[in-house]
Amino acid sequence: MAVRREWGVLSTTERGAYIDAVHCMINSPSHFAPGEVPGARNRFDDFAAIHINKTNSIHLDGIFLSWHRNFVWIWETALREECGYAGYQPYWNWALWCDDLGSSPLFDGSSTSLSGNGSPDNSSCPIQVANGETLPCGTGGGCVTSGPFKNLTNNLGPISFPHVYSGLPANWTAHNPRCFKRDLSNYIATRYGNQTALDVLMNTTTIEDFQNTMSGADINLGPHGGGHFALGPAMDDFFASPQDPAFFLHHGMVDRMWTLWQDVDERSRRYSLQGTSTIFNGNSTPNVTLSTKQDWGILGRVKETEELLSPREYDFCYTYE
Ligand SMILES: [Cu+2]
Repeated sequence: MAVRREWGVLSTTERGAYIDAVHCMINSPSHFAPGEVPGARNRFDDFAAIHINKTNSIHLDGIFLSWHRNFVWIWETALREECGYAGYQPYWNWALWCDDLGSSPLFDGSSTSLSGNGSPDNSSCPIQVANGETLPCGTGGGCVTSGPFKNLTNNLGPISFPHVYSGLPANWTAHNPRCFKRDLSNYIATRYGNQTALDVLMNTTTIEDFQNTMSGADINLGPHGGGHFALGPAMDDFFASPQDPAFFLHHGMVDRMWTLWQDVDERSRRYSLQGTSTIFNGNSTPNVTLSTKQDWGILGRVKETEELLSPREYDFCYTYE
């Protein structure tokens, strides 16, 4: 069984192997047919493109957890099969680093980090959240200047949040190259991802409450939303966020929390589902069941939801340390 471990406990050699594999994805060609998604310039971008295309059916609803579980697994599998990576998907334990992201092994900007902060730029402050409330900005905001991904180009998006109401813009596939930006915020990371917040999440007893606590609503971002906003511009793009390499470690942690929560009570939690497969549990799709089909476009095969509810069944064979 594969064991997924926290970034901070990986050796520097293991971190380097993961970083090399991500670079391999960035330097590998897209699998889209020519012209299909002009903005997807490489294999790394393929994941952001699929995420953008599916955003309005895979968030704040009944397939959020299961869709992203498989999304991370497809990514991990691609690193291994296409890029020679011998390890497994690492994750970011929010509570361990929330009060000082900038000196964490994830974001300290060293050669074994996922790159550090952006240069100071408060032009998009304060941060608007869904209902018009605002959050204070962090200490960066501009282009990432240190670490392995300081030269990363974000090719897709940005796509603003109101497109969850109006639908994807017609030009969502367009190529829009720009620097990769970060804005590390210890305030947001702590408010939504400290141990107290994780305890609240783990103390929920129904899948409805777990889902709502994980992703919150409006100013209550939950640990999931908080992790996005704590990293700034690339990660708080609701559609195009997989263009920050930290996305996959963040969603590794989302999946870990769901895994731990499910494992508390096999009978009542393993196959527990709530909501539809439309954003905000909209009623344009039916309530999710074990046979609800989910898809990842060019990234992988269609799966039924039943296949996604245990990390130890069907295609999955992994655990969290
Ligand atoms: Cu997502």
